[in-house]
Amino acid sequence: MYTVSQAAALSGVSKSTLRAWERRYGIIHPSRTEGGYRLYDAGQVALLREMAARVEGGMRAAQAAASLAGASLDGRQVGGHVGRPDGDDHADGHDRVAFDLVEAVVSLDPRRLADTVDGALDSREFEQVVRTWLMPQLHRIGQAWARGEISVAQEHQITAELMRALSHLFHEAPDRGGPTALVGLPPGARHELALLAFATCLRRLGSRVIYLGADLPPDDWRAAAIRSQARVAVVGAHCGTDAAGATEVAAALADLSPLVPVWSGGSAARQVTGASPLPDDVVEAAHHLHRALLGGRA
Ligand code: B12
Repeated sequence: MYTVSQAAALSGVSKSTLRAWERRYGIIHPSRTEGGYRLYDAGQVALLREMAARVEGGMRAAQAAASLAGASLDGRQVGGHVGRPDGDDHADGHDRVAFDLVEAVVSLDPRRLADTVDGALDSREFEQVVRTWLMPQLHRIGQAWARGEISVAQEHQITAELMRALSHLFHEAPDRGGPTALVGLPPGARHELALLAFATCLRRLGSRVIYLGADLPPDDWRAAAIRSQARVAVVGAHCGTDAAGATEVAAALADLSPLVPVWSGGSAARQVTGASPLPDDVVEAAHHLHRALLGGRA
């Protein structure tokens, strides 16, 4: 469960807007602590993110709220019952989030962790799962680790399961040929979950993607770009150090002919010199790049 500050930080909606949406549109009904403070679950945070995305996309708040009424996020019907529709073993009347990775890893049952990941990814369209489940869950894992609720080993277990499932979905998406996008991380960088989710979205749209993975030196980026005749390169950057590495990658690709434009994605994308930043939302970023590739503007 999240406090109002945490829900605001996770959804990107200010605390006052969040309370106003609750009051005006009744879109979410957070529970309360004994002291009366609001508490939000991951499904409600996901709903807030989705509402914010729609408002940012040009909808009026009332319209966005109406369009979300009855929506099902995190396996949860808004205002309704929590859990899988087929009557799962979590449906015990508590206000729990379906497919919660922290809960699954704490159970020390590897099968349950795998089932949780697969269950979430199978529950809805991949792009929707990325926005409403994967990203909030990754933040939840970070918080659970910071609070000592899960160990580094458990966080690694979750990461391994997510990488397995995402890699599978990446390879399942058809390779339709066409202009190639190289997607990877700069030297030293290892946060690749959002990047792989992005690469999968891009491939599902029909772009040709070569996924280079984590921690790749600039010279290898250059060699890969030449060998694959890449049309574009996308480099992830989570923090300042990544941004410095990504800047080196962009420099290594700068004098190629024909030109290979470099795009950057992630929290530090705007700190990368020599690259154009992609939107933070991985689904939106994939659409953006796919359109640019189709239009020859990449
Ligand atoms: C899983 C994880 C790891 C795994 C990564 C495994 C893997 N294969 O990806 C491992 C164990 C390797 C790891 C290592 C480390 N981690 Co770590 N990790 C995490 C965790 C729990 C999730 C990371 C994640 O995938 N986030 C993805 C999304 C959800 O996060 P985001 O940054 O907000 O991204 C948004 C956008 O920027 C966008 N986006 C992100 N990438 C991209 C890429 C593209 C192309 C696009 C378009 C968009 C995009 O998507 C998100 C939604 O909007 C986070 C917690 C958290 N809050 O994120 C910590 C976290 C990121 N890690 C952190 C740290 C400090 C580390 C280490 C330095 C720890 C250490 N002492 O060794 C190392 C550094 C590793 C390295 N050299 O890169 C800090 C970063 C603090 C900071 N800002 O500098 C965090 C925030 C944890 C914390 N609270 O302290 N980590």
